[in-house]
This record gives sequence, C-alpha cells and structure tokens, in this order.
Amino acid sequence: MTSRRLGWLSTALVVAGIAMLGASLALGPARGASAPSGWGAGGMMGGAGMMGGIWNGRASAPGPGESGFVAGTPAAPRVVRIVATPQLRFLPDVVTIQAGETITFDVTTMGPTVHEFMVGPAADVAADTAGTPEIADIGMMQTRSLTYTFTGPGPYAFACHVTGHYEAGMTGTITVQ
Ligand SMILES: [Cu+2]
Repeated sequence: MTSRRLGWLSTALVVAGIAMLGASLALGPARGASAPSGWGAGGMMGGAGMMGGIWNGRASAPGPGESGFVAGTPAAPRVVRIVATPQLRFLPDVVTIQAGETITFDVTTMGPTVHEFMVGPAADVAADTAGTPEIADIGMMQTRSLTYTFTGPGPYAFACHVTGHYEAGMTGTITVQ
C-alpha cells in the first residue's frame, strides 16, 4: 500500500517536472537560448544579473496625452524604455513626443541577438548616415541609453542597422505631437 502510494507520488512529481521543463522551453529563444552560460553559473538569475542587468529600474515616463506627462528637457529628459527582441522588432515601435522634447531612450536587448539603436531624422536613419546618434552593440540583456533632443520639424525615426535587421523591419517611428 505504502509503496504503491509512493509510486503514484513519484509519478506525479515526474509529470510535474516534465510540465515545468516544457514550460521553460516554451518560453522560446528569448530566454532559452541564453541557458548555456546562464543557468549553471547562476549569472542570469542572480540579483545583479536580473535586476541590475536587464532592467535598470527605470520605466517609461508618461507620454503626451497621458496622466502625469512632463515634457523632457535637456536638464531632465523624459525616459522612454525600448526593448529590442530576437524577432528583430522594437517594443514599442511607435514613440509619441512633444515637439522639442529631450528623450532618454533606455534600450534593452532581450535574447542573444545583438542590436543597435539609431535615432534621428528619418532620412538619415533610413540611410544609416554617418554621424546619426546611435548605440552600437547592445548585447544580450544589456540596457544602454541615448539622449536625443527633437529640435527640428521631423519626421523622425529609429532603427537597428545590424546586418539584415533594418531590412527585416527593425524600425520604429517617432510621432511628434
Ligand atoms: Cu537589431
């Protein structure tokens, strides 16, 4: 009787284990692909890794038309957080600003694919013009920042120019209100 119960119990535990394994695999390339160096060493799950590395503690500040909106200035830029994904997309891919605002973009790469973040006049961003403000080589789980003042009439855009990414649609739009 007792051993039979134990048998059922261990079966249940195995099933639960498989279910958990499946769940972690289902998280997909964004997290799964980082496993080889991350899990064993505890690097990814460590306090500094998760909280200090991926998220720097800053959330996007309210945008124009949202409650609590304060226009960004050179002395106090408004923070806009952007995530660069392994699917070669920016989230969000539309950022609304007020004319003249200064914005600090906190750009985080999720997953193993390295990205760039270029922002400025749409024509320069499309053409990858030298001198256009850019963060290069944002590695896995890194957050890096770029501050830009939108003084001109626009249109403005942002993009990633790692080989093939722009062509795959890794672009975003700045909407000036
Ligand atoms: Cu990219």
